[in-house]
Amino acid sequence: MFTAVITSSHQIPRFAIIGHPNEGKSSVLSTLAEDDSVRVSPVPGETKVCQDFPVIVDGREVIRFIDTPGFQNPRKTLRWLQRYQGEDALLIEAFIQAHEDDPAFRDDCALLTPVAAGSGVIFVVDGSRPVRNMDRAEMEILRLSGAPRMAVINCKDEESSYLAQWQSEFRKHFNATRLFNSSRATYIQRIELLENLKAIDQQWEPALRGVVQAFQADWQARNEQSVDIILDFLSQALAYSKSVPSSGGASEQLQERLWQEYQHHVAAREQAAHRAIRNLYKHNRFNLVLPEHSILAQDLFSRKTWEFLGLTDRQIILAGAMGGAALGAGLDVATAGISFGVFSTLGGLLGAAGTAIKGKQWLSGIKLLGMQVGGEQLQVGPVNNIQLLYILLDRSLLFYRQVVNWAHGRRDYQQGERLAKGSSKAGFTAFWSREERRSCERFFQLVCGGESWAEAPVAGEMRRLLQEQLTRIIEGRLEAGQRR
Ligand SMILES: Nc1nc2c(ncn2[C@@H]2O[C@H](COP(=O)(O)OP(=O)(O)OP(=O)(O)O)[C@@H](O)[C@H]2O)c(=O)[nH]1
Ligand SMILES: [Mg+2]
Repeated sequence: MFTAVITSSHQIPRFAIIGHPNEGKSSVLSTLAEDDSVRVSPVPGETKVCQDFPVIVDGREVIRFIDTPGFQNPRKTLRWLQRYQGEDALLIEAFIQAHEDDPAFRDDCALLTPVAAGSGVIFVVDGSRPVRNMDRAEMEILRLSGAPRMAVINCKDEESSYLAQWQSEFRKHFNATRLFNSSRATYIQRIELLENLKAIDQQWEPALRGVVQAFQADWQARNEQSVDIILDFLSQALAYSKSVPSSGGASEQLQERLWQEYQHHVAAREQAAHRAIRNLYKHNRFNLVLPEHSILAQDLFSRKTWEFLGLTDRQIILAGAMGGAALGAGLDVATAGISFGVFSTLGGLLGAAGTAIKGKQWLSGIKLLGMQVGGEQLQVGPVNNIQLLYILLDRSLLFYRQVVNWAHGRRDYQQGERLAKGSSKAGFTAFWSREERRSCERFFQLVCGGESWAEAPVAGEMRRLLQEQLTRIIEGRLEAGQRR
């Protein structure tokens, strides 16, 4: 019987992804290898030749997956293998030799070539349909090959009534079975699948343990880099400050221009941060086309965004939606933890710009930014309302969750993901403890004070806080709009 071995010349575990046409083989591979360049298509026969997809971690190949075409003539292939009289170990090679010039077996020869070369097998089926005789023939071919093998049930539809049938068939033919949805599998499920591969051949256990460790270390490093990207973005958005010449005052026109500039500044920095996070998680094609109901599709400074993420009416009002006169009418600024700084003294002057509470005009940007008139200069920024920090953090965390949960094999980019709806507090930060919010306040004060923050103790606090949040998101232990 043919036995798979890892020779010293290639210690890297190799797995061929095999199955019937159009079952989702390439899509499973794409998710497992985190490679969205894999060709996936609704038309059967998309994969015509074998293609290797090495997974590189820290510049080193740790595992290799091989995409293969679907079986072309499984029943005849099986019949030939069953009649074979030669040496067991040469069974698959003999089949390939006998059929390599026959177009009727082109795909069968191609997909069995990596098996003959010692690859393990991941057999993929669409578990949302019943088992057919053709599938039994394919499973029997793989059993006869003697290759270490795992069956993966990739349910393309929600249908699960055939699962028991598949599982009982698999028990006869495979060393291990897993449910793995190529469109929805998370990082944890990828790790679990790799862990399970260890069980199919003892010889591969040490190498696969190394693969799992490399994956985990890689994700930890990405998590830390994401935190730095988010903190950098926050500081760029909050510490923004600009001085412009003015003739001793601030016309509405000038205020509006400065506010527009600031919005562009933040939007561009947010997009750059998102892009950097996407790249870290190896998403090249996925470009977050968000459905209209997604809060990330809303303008960052829209009232809807701020309400959705859990700000109370009072906090929204205090953030600048009302004229300065309203403050004088006795709103308790301190309760919301907001320091308006120079704004409260200039309230009368600035009030005019932001009294409209509806639509785009709801937020008076200049109040949010703070403004000082000194001689011939008008200075705007830095931001004087900590609520903006929470809004930016919430959007970053929602985006992060979207990216890490988007499986590389998933291709319905237009559909987007449903973000939590129906809860008035759908963000993350609204549920942070007093202690955590205090860290945010200290960070906010430091950044807005124009001081360097990267080495400050509070930067360490923020890093730990965000790293913990990102880990919980990855592990599926934290949803938006959820108490801990
Ligand atoms: N909804 C959904 N669709 C899936 C899933 N997996 C695969 N598909 C779709 O099924 C179709 C076939 O997927 P592929 O990964 O190209 O299948 P394949 O087995 O590689 O097909 P061939 O290369 O043609 O043999 C594509 O349109 C995929 O988007 C899934 O888990 N859910
Ligand atoms: Mg394919």
